[in-house]
Amino acid sequence: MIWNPGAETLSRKELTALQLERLRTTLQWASERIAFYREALAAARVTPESIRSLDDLQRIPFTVKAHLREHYPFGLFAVPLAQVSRIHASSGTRGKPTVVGYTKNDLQVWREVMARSLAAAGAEPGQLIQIAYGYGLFTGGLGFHDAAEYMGLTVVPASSGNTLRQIMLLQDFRPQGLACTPSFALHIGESMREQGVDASTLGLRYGLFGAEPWTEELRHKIEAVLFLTAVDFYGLSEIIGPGVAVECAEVRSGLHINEDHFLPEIVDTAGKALPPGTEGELVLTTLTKEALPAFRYRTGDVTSLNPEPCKCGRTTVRMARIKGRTDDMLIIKGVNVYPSQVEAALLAVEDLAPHYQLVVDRTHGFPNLEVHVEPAERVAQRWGRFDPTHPEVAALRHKVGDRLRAALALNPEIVIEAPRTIPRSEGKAVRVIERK
Ligand code: DLL
Repeated sequence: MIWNPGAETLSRKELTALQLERLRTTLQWASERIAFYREALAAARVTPESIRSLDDLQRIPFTVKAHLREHYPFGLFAVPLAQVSRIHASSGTRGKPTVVGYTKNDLQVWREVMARSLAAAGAEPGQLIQIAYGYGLFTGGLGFHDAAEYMGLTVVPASSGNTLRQIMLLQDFRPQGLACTPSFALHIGESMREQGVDASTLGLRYGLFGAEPWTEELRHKIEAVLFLTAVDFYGLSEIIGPGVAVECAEVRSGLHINEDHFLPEIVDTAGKALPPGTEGELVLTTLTKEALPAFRYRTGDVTSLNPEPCKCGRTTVRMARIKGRTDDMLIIKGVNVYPSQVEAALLAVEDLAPHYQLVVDRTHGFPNLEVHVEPAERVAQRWGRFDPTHPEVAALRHKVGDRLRAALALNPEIVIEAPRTIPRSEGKAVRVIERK
């Protein structure tokens, strides 16, 4: 279902005109209210009137996460705190979190883009949705919650964690939709299987999965245990939270960006704009945000854009599944690799469980990679008690090594762990561990 055909099926010409008008308004708004942007725009000699077409976007300086940190907590807000209805923050694993704010109007924009995204993913008013993203400062829980209520769904605000209770709720309440990270979805599905719960009888229809990189291979594994259509959901706190882009359930080939609110570009590491179809870093400009507008925000996420209209009827540009974050790319003995590429290669090995962890050891100057994996359930059962010195374990180790060499030209140390020892995720999975 297209939630807002008026906005989601505009012609390119109409959309471009709308984007330009909104960009100018946001430039005006921000330069009047935020000292940081006033100075940055003045230094770049950018005035709203001087932006004549979207090509002029490139004259606007980039914004990066460090700018938000430097103005912690509220220094980049365009309105007095009394006009901010809600605060969220990113996890901030390295130091202070990034704080974001929403006016009443921003919350309405968020509901709108999320309602479009939920509808694109298969949600319909009257259905039940279990939200197993974390509630709190993270934008996942409340972002889905507010929009689901707004569009007329019945919300089960389960929040993250507590896998057994999630399963009980899925069995007893029978929601059609499940929203959580893909790694948690897999964990829920596998736990059900272990509990002897038949997921095919639950009535689940679609899963709204995002907040972390994942792969087509993981999508297949999740669909096989949960019996639903798994849809990729993208967003980030600095721009709004979830609701920036989503796959349509019909086609699931790229994520439709809500372009009338978020203007996308792709740039190379030096910040030079790249043409459609070329892979690079996604840069986003907010076109309607009041409390925390962002100009050319460097997301760090690697993808490409496809402007071809989609069979679903939406005309908005589609971005490819995120490959990873620029700062998560590993350089191992001259080979550049994203954790998601390792995931794709590992999940194609039948005899492995779909769980892995990458350990990067930097204690000896050049980084060394260890790939930790587990045998698949049925393999582990055949083996009986786990013995790491058993020839079958060595054979599996070789198989995995061959696979990574063939697919990625990587030659890491493979560690076959005992079944069910790699940590399972109830939120954003930790795929890479750094040893320094
Ligand atoms: O993760 C917002 C969100 C919540 C999106 C629920 C989808 C569902 P942050 O905590 O600020 O916000 O993290 C944003 O997570 O820059 C990406 O690196 C990553 N990310 C988000 N969605 C995807 C996805 C939320 N579908 C950061 N695929 C982003 C890959 C994703 N990475």
